[in-house]
Amino acid sequence: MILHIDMDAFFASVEQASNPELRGRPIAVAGSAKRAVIITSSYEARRFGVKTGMMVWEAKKACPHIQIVVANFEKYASTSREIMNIFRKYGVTEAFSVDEAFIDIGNQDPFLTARSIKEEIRKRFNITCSVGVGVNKDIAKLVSGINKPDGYFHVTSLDDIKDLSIKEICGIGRKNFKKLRLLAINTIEEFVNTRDEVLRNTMGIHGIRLKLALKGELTDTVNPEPVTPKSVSNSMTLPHDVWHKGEVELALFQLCEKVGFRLRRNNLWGRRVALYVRYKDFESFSLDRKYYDYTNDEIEIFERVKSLLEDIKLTKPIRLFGVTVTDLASATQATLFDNERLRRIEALDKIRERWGYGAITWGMLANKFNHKPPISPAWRPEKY
Ligand code: TTP
Ligand code: MG
Repeated sequence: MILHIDMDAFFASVEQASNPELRGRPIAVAGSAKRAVIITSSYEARRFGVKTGMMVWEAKKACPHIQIVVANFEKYASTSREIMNIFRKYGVTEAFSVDEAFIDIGNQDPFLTARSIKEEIRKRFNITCSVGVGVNKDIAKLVSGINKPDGYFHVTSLDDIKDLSIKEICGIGRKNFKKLRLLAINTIEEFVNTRDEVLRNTMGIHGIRLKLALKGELTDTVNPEPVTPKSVSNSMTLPHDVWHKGEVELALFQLCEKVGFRLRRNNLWGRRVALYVRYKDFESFSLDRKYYDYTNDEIEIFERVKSLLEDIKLTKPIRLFGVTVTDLASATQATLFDNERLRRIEALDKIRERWGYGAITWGMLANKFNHKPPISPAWRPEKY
C-alpha cells in the first residue's frame, strides 16, 4: 500500500508553529520583503480568498487583518529534511517535493500508520498533514488533498474516485485536460472507460498507463533515489529591477554559480545553456544554445550565458533572470576542463559542503544580490 503525504499550508504552518502569536490567525508567506508575492497562506487566510500567486496588496484587500511573514527558506528546508526522516521510519520513502512524499508501507495498516505519522509530526513540529492511500502512487496522490487540512482518504475501489474531475490527476496538465474535455471526458469514470486508442492518440502511452493505474491494476514501487534531472535550473527575481551591464552580469554569475554547484553535486555535466529574461513589465523571452563540450564549471556556464546575451539587445529593465543547463550527461561523457580552475572549484565545493552554500563565493560576488536560496515545491531534501 502506498501513502502520499502532503503537509498542510506548509510554509505558513511552520511559521505559525514557531510563533504562537500567528496561530489560528490568517497569515501569508511572501517570497521576500520587496517582491511581494504570496507563496502560501494559512487555512484561516484561505477562507477569505487569499491564494498562492497573489500580490501582497491583493491579499490585504481580500483579508485586511492578514499578517504577512517573509519566507525563511532555510527553516522550511530543514523542517522538510526532518519530516522526510520521520517518513523513512515507516517505509521506503520518495520525497516528491518540499512538503510531499510517497511511502510504501507494505502490509502495515494504512489508517494506523497514517495516524502514527501524523501524531509524530504534530508532536515534533506542531503542524498537520494530509494523507492519501491507494495501491499505487497515482491513486494515493490523487486523494491526499481531498479532506485537507489534517485529511485522510483511503481508496478501496474505483467507486471512491470515479466522480472526481480528471483535473485532479497529477500528470494531466492543462493541455491534456482541454483535449480530453473536447472528447467529453471529464470525470475519472469517463477517463477509465475510454478506449486505449483514444487515450493513446490524445496523450500518448502515458494515457494508457494512467488508465491502468486509476483502475487499480497497476502497483508501482516507490523510488527512494531522486530521479536524475533533465535539467538544472535556477531563477531569481531581483530585489530591484536591473539594467546596467555590471548588475546584469552580477545577477547572471550568481545564478551560474548555483547551477554549476548543483550540477557538480549530482555529478552531472551539460552542454545546452538557456537564459530566461523577464522584463519589468513581465514581457519575457528565452534564448538557448547547444555547445559541443559538456561543462559544469560556473565560469564556463557564465561565458556561455554572456555570449547568448551578445546576440540580443536588452530593451527594458529586468525583473527576473533564469539560467538552465540541459542536455545533461554523467561524468564519463564529459570533457575535462582547465585543471587549475577545476582545483579551485573543487576547493570551493568542499568548503560549501562543509560550511553551507553561502560560506564562500567568487570575488565578483562579494556584494552579490541579497537573494535567499531559491526553493520551490520541486525542491527535494536529498539535493541541494
Ligand atoms: P503546496 O503543498 O502546494 O501548498 P501548501 O502546503 O502551502 O498548502 P496545501 O495545504 O494546499 O498543501 O506547496 C508546499 C509549499 O511550497 C508551500 O507551503 C509554499 C511553497 N510553494 C511555493 O514556493 N510556490 C508555489 O507556487 C507553491 C504552489 C508552493
Ligand atoms: Mg502542502
